[in-house]
Parts: sequence; C-alpha cells; structure tokens
Amino acid sequence: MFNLKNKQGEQAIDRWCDDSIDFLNKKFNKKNVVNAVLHLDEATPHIHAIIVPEHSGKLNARYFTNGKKAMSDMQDEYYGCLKPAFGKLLRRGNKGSKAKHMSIQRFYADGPAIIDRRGCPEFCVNG
Ligand SMILES: [Mn+2]
Repeated sequence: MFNLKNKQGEQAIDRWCDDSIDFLNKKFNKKNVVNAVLHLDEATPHIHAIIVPEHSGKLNARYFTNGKKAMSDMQDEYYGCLKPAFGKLLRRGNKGSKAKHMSIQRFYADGPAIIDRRGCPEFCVNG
C-alpha cells in the first residue's frame, strides 16, 4: 500500500499515476483517454478515467468490458504491467471477490470510521 504520510509515498503515488495513464493510453489509444483523476477519498487511492471505447473505428464498449472474465482479464493485464515497477506497493484486487459496494447511506454513516481504521490519512481530500 502507498503511504501518503511521507515524501517517498507521495512520489510513489505520482509514479503510479503516470504509469497508470501510460497503461490507459496504450490499452485504449491515447486519443480516447479523455480524462483521468486521482481520487484519495477512499481507503485505496484510485483513478477515475473517462475513456471513449473505440475499437476498429467504432464505439464498442463491449469489446473491452464483455462480461466478468473480460473485466478480470483486464485487471490481470493492468496488474501485470505495473507490478514490476511497484512490487509490494501494489496488490491486485481479490480475484472473483463477492464483495459488495457499500450503500451511500452506510458510507456517510460509517465510512469515515471505517476508512480511519484502515489508516487513510487523506480522507475527502480530492472527492
Ligand atoms: Mn473515487
């Protein structure tokens, strides 16, 4: 995990952002990567990216996201690309996880306490 409490951690996050955007540019073609923003509003730093799902000159989101296997394969591909540079700083999500999203109501009721227990120091910095 990245530690945002020190300069080394901040630099690792910067490199992770750069490498993640490189991945997006290669995977989806740079002209189709509209926007990518680092979010530090959850326990795990993450990037929201807006992608035009273009394949063979046509809009075709299904080409990239067709079913659970395609999504899981894309996560493997992403992790495989970034793992060499980040080692233990980066961990692939649990494959086949049955985790459910927390409802907005529960997040606002319990989220800050849950995130605090996980040690995220930057809660709600970049919403
Ligand atoms: Mn977010």
